[in-house]
Amino acid sequence: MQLLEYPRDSYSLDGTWQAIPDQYEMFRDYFDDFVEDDDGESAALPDDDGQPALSFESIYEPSASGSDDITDFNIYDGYAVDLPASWGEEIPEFRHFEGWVWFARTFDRDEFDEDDRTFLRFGAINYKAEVWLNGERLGDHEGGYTPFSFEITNELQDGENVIVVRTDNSRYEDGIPNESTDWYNFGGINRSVDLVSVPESHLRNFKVETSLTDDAVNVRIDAWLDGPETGADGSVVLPELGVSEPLASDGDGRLSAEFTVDQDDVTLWSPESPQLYDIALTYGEDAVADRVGLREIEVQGSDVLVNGEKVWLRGIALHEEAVGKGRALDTEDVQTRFQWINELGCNFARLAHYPHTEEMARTADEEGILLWEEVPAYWDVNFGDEDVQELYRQQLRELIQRDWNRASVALWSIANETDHNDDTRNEVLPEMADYVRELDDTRLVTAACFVDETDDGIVLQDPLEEHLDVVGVNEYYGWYYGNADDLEDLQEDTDGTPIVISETGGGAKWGNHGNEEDRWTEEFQAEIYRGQIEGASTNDQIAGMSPWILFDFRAPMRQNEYQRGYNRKGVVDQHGRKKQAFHVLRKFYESEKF
Ligand code: GCB
Repeated sequence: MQLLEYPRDSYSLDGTWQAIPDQYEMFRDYFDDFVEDDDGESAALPDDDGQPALSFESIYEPSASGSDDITDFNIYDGYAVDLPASWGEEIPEFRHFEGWVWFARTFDRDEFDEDDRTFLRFGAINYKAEVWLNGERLGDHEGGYTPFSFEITNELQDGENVIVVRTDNSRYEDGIPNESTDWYNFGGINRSVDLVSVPESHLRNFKVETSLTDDAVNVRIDAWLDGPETGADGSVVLPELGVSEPLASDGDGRLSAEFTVDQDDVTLWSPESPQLYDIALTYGEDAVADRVGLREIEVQGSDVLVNGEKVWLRGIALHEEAVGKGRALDTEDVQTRFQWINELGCNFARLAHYPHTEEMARTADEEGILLWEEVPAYWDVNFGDEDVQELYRQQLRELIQRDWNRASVALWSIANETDHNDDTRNEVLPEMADYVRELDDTRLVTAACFVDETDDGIVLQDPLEEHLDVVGVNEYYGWYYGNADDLEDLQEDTDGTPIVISETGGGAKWGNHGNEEDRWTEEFQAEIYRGQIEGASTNDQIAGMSPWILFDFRAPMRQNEYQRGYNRKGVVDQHGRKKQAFHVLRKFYESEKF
């Protein structure tokens, strides 16, 4: 099933919600007991699936406050938090707590413009979520960085409606990611919450694909329908290009159109000219609109081509976080990140190690920054477990179906630093690469891999290579091992698959100075960059790089005197103060080589 996707008018449920941490994970049991013990009046009955439903009066009842009722954990008396937010930043007493936190808020049915069917959409909740409306359980979701929605048409009631969400940012052995990562586990409702109301039969999602032949731009559009009437045709227009075409129905919920535009009449999307065009689709009463770029991305030999032209990927990697906000970035934070990216002279960014807010990709579309997007299959994934594989596919699907109309997205990455000596991994990852291509074969598939040191020098011998269009290589010569210019010993291989150095770098504390041999100084870090740049720019198989990392980020496993909870490999610190390596990289990206 396609996600119910945007862009559409929606009613924002961001703003103040009530929250209570549930440190001993007791409240749900209490609610279940309450349902059994109560004589019926206020308790909700078990739902159709036999799931014990939550009595929402017991968890959210303004009038209970101050009365004789049990109010120890009435959400109404909880903490007021301003969503979207990483709750650890909003409730300082619980800053490092990992576990269950309950959220609730009300809205009035008259507040929003209601159509036939209404959906409740969450941009992302880290890591698990369970959701109720008016005491009816809507469902649950696993995966901390992608959107999901529930239809609430039948649960909506007149007047006040109550949403209750149980979030859980515990770390799980069978999770994706699993229990250990080198980033902070910000819990909460980290992205926007919306009500989306649509006609009974409506467009769930659509996809625009471009390919180029001779002088023509070939465009294919697919759209997916939901509702009782999915047999009619729809239409699509791109007014600036004079395109107005029917969307032909296959009679089974899918519409499509194929048409050609003269290349002379189109400005193709590229980093130099990030041209976007309006697009509008209609089906019956329903309409959606967006801005899309037309472009083609492919590889030829060891090169990455955009619209047939070779592009060297001048990149930088980044996490999604901001001081005091955790993972809930606002528009200003997104803008600041693109300012740094542009100042460095980048045409490429790696959004590590999980899907970032969709605003990043929308802004990259406008700014002409090619993107590497990835799911958090990081280090040790329990690859052999079928449920984990299903969760893996789900996370890929939710990311790809969210961002497949973003012209900026060039690479889908399926994994980071997984063990290429693990046979199960070597069976599962090619399946994931195939799955990505089934969903979207207009981008390149990649993964961040390791290299090995052998008698023949540094070689890439990950069996996954033959399943990838571009091989990402994470290497830390000059920091964890060897010398920075050892990268020059990386052997070009006969296969010639383009390599992107997806990570390289070293730690430096901003303002800490010394000479080039002193670890943790800006000088030491800058010297690593000089060596790496030399190696990367002299190897023809290397098609770009995204050094680690744009800014210092919180990392619980980094606790030495220079780190104190931060990974210090940023070329700027967490406050945006530039280190020397920033200027070294900028100079390279501005050089005549490009
Ligand atoms: C890596 C990981 C990245 C770490 C980085 C480091 O290879 O992919 O998540 O933060 O190394 O700093 O060691």
